[in-house]
Amino acid sequence: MTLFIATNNAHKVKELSELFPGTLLRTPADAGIEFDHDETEDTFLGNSLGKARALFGLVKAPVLADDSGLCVDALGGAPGVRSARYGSPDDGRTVLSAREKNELLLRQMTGRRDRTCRFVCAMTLMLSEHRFVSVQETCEGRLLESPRGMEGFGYDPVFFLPGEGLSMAELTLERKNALSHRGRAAARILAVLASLPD
Ligand code: ITT
Repeated sequence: MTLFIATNNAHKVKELSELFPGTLLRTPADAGIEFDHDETEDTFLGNSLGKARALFGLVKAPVLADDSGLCVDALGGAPGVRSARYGSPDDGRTVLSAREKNELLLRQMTGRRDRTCRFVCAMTLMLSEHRFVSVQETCEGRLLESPRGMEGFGYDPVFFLPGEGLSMAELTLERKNALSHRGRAAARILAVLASLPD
């Protein structure tokens, strides 16, 4: 099966390629399509569905979309749906680097003892205009005091998994995919794909 993936994030593409081994994943760029969907919804689910619908409208073929981010309890759930644009001075036209976003987040959390947080991933499989499945999964953790590890992307270096004793950026891709919000969402989508008639 071929699925178009509604993302321009190369890190997500890499993780999704491992998570969907029997599926040919094609990016909008692979198909020569410029895809830049405005994330205007205030939920991960809404943005995931929005990305799926937008790309489906262009390719008219099955689509997979991922909207994800980090929610920190002590910050009322921020960065949340704004994870990619966090700290942007002009609402996303200029984006901070991952390192800058992590520095800003750690500064905002200086002295805070409640460091519980979670990664969230809303994933949508859109098979046709009126036929789709959305799931949302999480991965629970604690915000570190300083970054650790070189793997992964985004907020991985500041996200500590108590069960592993490691940050997300200290895990191999295989281990991250086994535990992560994206890995858990993908497992549920894979179960849907497996249940479809040929
Ligand atoms: P697309 O919309 O093109 O998919 P994006 O990076 O803008 O790419 P999102 O809108 O879903 O994707 O924003 C997700 C942001 O949340 C992402 O840029 C990271 O900063 C962060 N994020 C999501 N998943 C993550 C992960 O597995 N590890 C670390 N950070 C993650």
